[in-house]
Amino acid sequence: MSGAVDAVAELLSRARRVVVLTGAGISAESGLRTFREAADRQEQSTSRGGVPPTMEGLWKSFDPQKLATPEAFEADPEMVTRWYDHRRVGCLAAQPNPGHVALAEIERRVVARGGVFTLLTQNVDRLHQRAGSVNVVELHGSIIEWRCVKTGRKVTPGPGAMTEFPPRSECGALLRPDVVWFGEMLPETAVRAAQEAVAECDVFLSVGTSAQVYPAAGFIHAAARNGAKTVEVNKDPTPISPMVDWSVLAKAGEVLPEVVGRMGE
Ligand code: BV8
Repeated sequence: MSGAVDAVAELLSRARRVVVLTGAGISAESGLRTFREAADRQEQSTSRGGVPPTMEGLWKSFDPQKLATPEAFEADPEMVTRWYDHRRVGCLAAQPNPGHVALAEIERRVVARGGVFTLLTQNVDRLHQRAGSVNVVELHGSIIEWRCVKTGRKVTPGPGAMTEFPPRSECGALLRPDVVWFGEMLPETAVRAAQEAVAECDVFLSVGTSAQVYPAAGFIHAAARNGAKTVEVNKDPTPISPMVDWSVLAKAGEVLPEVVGRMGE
C-alpha cells in the first residue's frame, strides 16, 4: 500500500485541479453508520425474524433506501422525521475524524499553490465543513437544516432532539430534512458545480463511497473520460475499483493523513 500512498501523494502534490467525491465511509470513523452496512444489517436482522422498530432499531431493521424517499415521508411523516431527527442529533454530536481533517489540509495546499479544489459530498452531516473544508458541494443536501414543505423556508433546529413529530413550520405545514431523497432531483446548483469541476479536473479522488448511487457516482466515470487521473480510497472493493488508476483498500482516516504527510507543501 505504501507505493500507492506515495503515488497518490505525488499526484496531489502536482495537481492543478482536484475533485474529491466522498460518501458515508468517510464519516464511519466519526461513528456515523454507512448505508451499505445498515442495508446489510437489515438483511441479517430480518433473516433473524427482524428487530423491534425501536429508534435505534429503525436503522437496523429498515433499509435506508426505503426510508429516504418522498413516499415513506408521505406515508408516515412521524416515523421518517423521528428517524431523521435521530440521525441529525447524532451528526451534531459526532466529531470530524482525521480523514475529514486531511481532506481540508489537501484543499489548503492545492489552493495555496494556485490550484482549484472541489469537494463533492454525498453526505448530509456537514462534518467536512466542521473540519475546515471550504469549497464543499452538498450533492444530497444537509440533515442539519430542515425546510417547510409548503414555503420551502429553511430552519436550523437546535442541538437537542425535537419534541414534536412530525415537526411543523411557522405556517403549520410539515417540516422535512433538507436532504435529497431517492427519486428526487439533486439541487441544480450542486449538479452544475460538480459538472464544471469534473470537466476540468486533472485528479479525481473517490473516498468512502460504494459508488452505486447516481448521478453522484457518474462523476467518477466522467472524470476518467475527461482524462483525469482517478484514485479510490475505500475500505472495501467497489464497482469502480477495477477502473481507477489507484485503488487503496483501507480506511480513509488512516490513509489520508499518510498521504498528507508525504505531500509537498
Ligand atoms: C435522481 C440523502 C432523478 C438522504 C441520499 C441513474 C441516474 C440517475 C438516477 C438513478 C440512476 N439509477 C438509479 C437512479 C435512482 C437513484 C439511485 O442511484 N439508486 C441507486 C440505489 C441505484 N438515484 C436517485 O434517486 C437520485 N435522484 O437521480 O433524480 C431520477 C430519479 C429517479 C430515476 C431517475 C432519475 C438521488 C440519490 C440521492 C439519495 N439520497 N442521501 C439521506 O442521507 O438519508 S443517498 C445516500 O445513500 C447517501 O447520500 C449516499 O449517496 C448513498 C449511500 O452511498 P455511500 O455514501 O457510498 O454509502 P455506502 O454505505 O453505500 O458505502 C460506504 C462505503 O464506505 C462502503 O463501500 C464501505 O466499504 C466504505 N467505508 C466504510 N468505512 C470506511 C469506508 N471507506 C473508507 N474508510 C472507512 N473508514
